[in-house]
Order: sequence, then structure tokens, then C-alpha cells
Amino acid sequence: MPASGWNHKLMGIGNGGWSGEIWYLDMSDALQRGYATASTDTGHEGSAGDGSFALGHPEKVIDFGYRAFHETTIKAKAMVSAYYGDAPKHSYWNGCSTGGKQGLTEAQRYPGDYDGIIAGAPANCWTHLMVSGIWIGQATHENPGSYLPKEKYAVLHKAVVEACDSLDGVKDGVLENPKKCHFDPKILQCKEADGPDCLTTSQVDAARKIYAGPKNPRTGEQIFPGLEPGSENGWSFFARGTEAPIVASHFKYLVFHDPNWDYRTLNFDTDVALADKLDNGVLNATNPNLKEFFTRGGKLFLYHGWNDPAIAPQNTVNYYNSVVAAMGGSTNVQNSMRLFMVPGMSHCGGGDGPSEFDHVDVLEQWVEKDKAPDRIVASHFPPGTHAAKSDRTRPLCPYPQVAKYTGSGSTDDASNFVCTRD
Ligand SMILES: [Ca+2]
Repeated sequence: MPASGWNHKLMGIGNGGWSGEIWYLDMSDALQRGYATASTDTGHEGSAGDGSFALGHPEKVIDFGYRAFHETTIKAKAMVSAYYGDAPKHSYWNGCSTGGKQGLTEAQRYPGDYDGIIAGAPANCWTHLMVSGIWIGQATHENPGSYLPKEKYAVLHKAVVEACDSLDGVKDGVLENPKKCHFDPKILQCKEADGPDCLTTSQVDAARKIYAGPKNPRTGEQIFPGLEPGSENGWSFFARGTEAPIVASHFKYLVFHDPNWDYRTLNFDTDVALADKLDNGVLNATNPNLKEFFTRGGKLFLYHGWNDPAIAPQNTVNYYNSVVAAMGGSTNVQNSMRLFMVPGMSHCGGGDGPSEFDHVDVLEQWVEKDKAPDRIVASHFPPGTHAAKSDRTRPLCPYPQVAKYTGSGSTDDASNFVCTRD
């Protein structure tokens, strides 16, 4: 709580991965803006990549899933009121990844906690997200030849950019709408032996699986979306040499209670069903009914980077569409929920596209001045020179709109782009 200069507002700060620590860095940003701010370790101490705390502790899973940050919010409001003698005028949530999921959990379960929620790249379809990471791990270790060394990511990325960069009318190394890019890694298959500029048959298969995402082998049902063309340079998130602990943790500690469980044994039919059944909505936050939150005037600001290599961005589009359907159409939700897909952005930030903008300012304008975001100007900074001047600005557009070049002026200047349906 700021000792002086309080802006009469509270900001809850979300975590990442399996949490396990208070997120002081993001709290300091809120504090500098004059907010009273709160964050929780979600009831256990540990690293974001490690879910071992959950072994034999279902109560800690509930803390992590929904209880800890709700209780933190309630207590924070009481403390703020006691300290300043005045309740916060507005309360906001700001989180990405697990923090984005926590924001959606608040909107779904505790619609009275926050007036505005920033939910970036939400890990809200938790169990299936875990499955998607294991899918990538299995795809790249199916046989010794399936492994994609990092150099091959660059080969794939270059081919994707060559094939699809210009589809949006601007040759800038970024795909404005990767859904328009129908890229088959087969075109990179080596004619003869393996080489630095081509993929072996097994590597082609692995890449195809990463783009396709996990499917139930019995029913053909899509379990989780695949990663998008353009995301290749980040694929080591799950396609690494060993298991990815962040996703293996779920099955080791929450499903099979066996620290020695081998990710290569996951069954994409029965084990997925088992994980869903055991979770029973504790970690999954997929309820599309946000009526109560919206009726209270709550604003939900969703964003996701199209080049996210950790959480397939289509998952957020799917959740957005599910809310639109549950609320009876997009005109019913446009004053309450907006989604901004960020071309070229990686997991929660960074990447090739302009992705830097003031999330909190967007939400403040919306909640306090009733100015719903129609267009957000994002900046890109040259690598390693963050303090220097941005080298490109570009509007981010409310989904399903995209930024389109007007045809004149610099393509590095947002003023030469309009938001329009693709
Ligand atoms: Ca482009």
C-alpha cells in the first residue's frame, strides 16, 4: 500500500506456471502507479516449473486452483479499507499465463471481486494445456530421428515467413493472421541425407504434429489447438531434449501420484479423460457463463500472442467464442469483453511483432471513462536496446479484426493501418 499518493484503487497480481512465489516485480509496477497491490504464492513455495507440492496435498491444489487469490483479494480489500479508512473505488486484476487463468477464474467464480480483469494468454484449459505440452514432447521423441534440433526451428521459421509473410500485404517478417497461412513442413523434406537446410521424414512428422496439436486417437477430437506458423523459434519450450517438468508435473503429482511417471506413456484418450475427471473444475477455468460479471459492469480484457510457443493462442480464441455463444452473440459482449491477438508476440510478451503497450491504461480507460479499446497502438523495440526509440508501431485490433495497411506511408507507423475484418 502506498504510504502517500494512493489512487484509491487495488490491483491483484497474477502468477506464472505452478506459482510458488509472490510476484513482487509486477506488484512494484502497480505500486508505482499509485495502486494498493496484492499477490500470493498460492499457498505453497516452489518454482513455477514444479508441481511437486501437489503430491498428497489436494488442499494445496485447491489453493493454487482458486482459493488463494480469491482469499487474498478479500483480505487485501479489508486491509486497504482499514488502513486508508476507505474502500478501493475500483479493483483490477492483472495476470498472464497462470495469471490469465486466475483472472478468468475470478470472473467465473467470484464475479464481485474485480471491476476489470486483464487476462493474458490464459492457461484456463489447464489439463488439456498440460496434454499439449506432452504431445509436443512425445512428437519430438517418437524415434531418435524425430528430435528437432534448435537450428531446424530457424529453417522452419524462414520457410513459413517466405510462404506467408506477404499474405497480409506487408513484408515485415510477421504474420498478421497466421490462420491464413497453410504451411506444410513437407516442402522442407530432405531429398537425400539429412542436411542443415532440410528436415528428415521423422522431423517433418514431428513438426506437423506440433502445428496440428493433440487429437484423441480414438475419436479424432481435438484436445487442444496446435502452435501457429511463426512460433517455431520458441518451440524448445516443450520440444526439448528431456521432459518439460511444467507439464509432466500435472500427471506425476495430480493424476498418477508417481514422481517416476514417464511422459512418453501418456494415453491421449483415457489419461486425458482421467485428468479431466480428477480435476473437476479446480484448475480448469473454462466456464463461458460470465453473465454475473458482465451484469455488474465488469470488463474483461483478453490478449494473446500469435507466436506463443507455450499456450496455443487458438485456445484463447476458442474461449472468447465460447463466451460470445453463451452470452447470445458478439453485440451482447462487446461492451464487456474484448480480445486482442498480438501478431508476432511470444508467451506474454516479446517476439518479432510490436507487442509493447500499457495494459493497465487500456483497462483504466475502459472501466473509468467507458472508453472500450477499439485500437491499441503497440510498439516494437530493437533487441537489447529497450530504452532506445521504438522502431515500429502497429495497431492491435479487437478480434476478429486485423490491422490492414492503407497502402501509403511507412509500414512502421501505426497511423498507416486500419482495423478491419480480414
Ligand atoms: Ca507480414
